[in-house]
Amino acid sequence: MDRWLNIHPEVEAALRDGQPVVALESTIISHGMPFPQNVETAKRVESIIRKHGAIPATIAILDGQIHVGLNEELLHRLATEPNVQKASRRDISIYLASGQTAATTVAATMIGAGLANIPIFATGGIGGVHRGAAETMDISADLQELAQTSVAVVSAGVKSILDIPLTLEYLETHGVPVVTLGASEFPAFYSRESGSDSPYTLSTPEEIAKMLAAKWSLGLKGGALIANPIPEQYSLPQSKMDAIIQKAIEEADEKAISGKELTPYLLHRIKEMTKGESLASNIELVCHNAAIAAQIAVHLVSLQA
Ligand code: PSU
Ligand code: MN
Repeated sequence: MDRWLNIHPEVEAALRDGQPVVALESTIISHGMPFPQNVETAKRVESIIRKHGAIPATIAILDGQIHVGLNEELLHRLATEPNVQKASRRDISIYLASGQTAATTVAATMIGAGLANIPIFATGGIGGVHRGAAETMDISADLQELAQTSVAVVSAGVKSILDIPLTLEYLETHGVPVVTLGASEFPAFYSRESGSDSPYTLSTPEEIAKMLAAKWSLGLKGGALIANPIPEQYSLPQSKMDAIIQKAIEEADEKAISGKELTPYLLHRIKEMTKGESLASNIELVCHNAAIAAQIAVHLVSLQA
């Protein structure tokens, strides 16, 4: 496995010593944000995790190896190189065997985190059941990964490019605990409201760590989705975002964009149509998720000690 897996020495030492570690994805760097905000945010997120007492481990596929923990030079490569692919579970073996470089989605990052034994992972938003999935069957592999890989993902909920009620149904079917931190409504990324109740609400990172420890100590495989609503001052009105998202979906439909291209296309058009306003919110919510993930990781380590 060493041939395919490259764990940064600092991350390896932290895991060996039982210190808290937080995994981070890289699709958000290569495909989710423009340069230079992508690399600036990646570095800021890592420093927030350190400030809260955990070690950051950004995950990506570089030259045919899964890297767990990236130095600044590698973060910069992911942020600037033009031919960085997007890797979900399906794509990993292709890019490893052919020596390519790819940013990892939530699913692929969970796999990397799982291989390295990192149970907590922070991101912005996860993939889910797309609107119209009853016909297209477009359901992100992120959801299946949550069902089978024992890594908890802290996100700001899911964007309303997705069908939020169906995404929650799918997670229920597959036995994935969905817990919103400090709110009864499941959040929709840019907004704290989605119209869907959260299956569960817990009030502190410590309570979330207790829930995870209970699940995994029983040997119940799989992850959990921890939804952390965007801080009020950075949130955008749901009605405004919904109109923009609807337009992006119609465009994608006209252009017959599907498969792994669809999510990046929608995210890109939303960014363009909101003229960067959404980018500022996106950055702040990721930073907030990183802080919460680090606190959960710290509590989990002390519960397991
Ligand atoms: N949703 C977002 N921002 C993102 C993504 C989704 O709001 O950056 C990225 C994540 O990496 C997620 C991936 O895992 O898109 C899902 O892609 P797909 O729908 O093709 O599975
Ligand atoms: Mn898809």
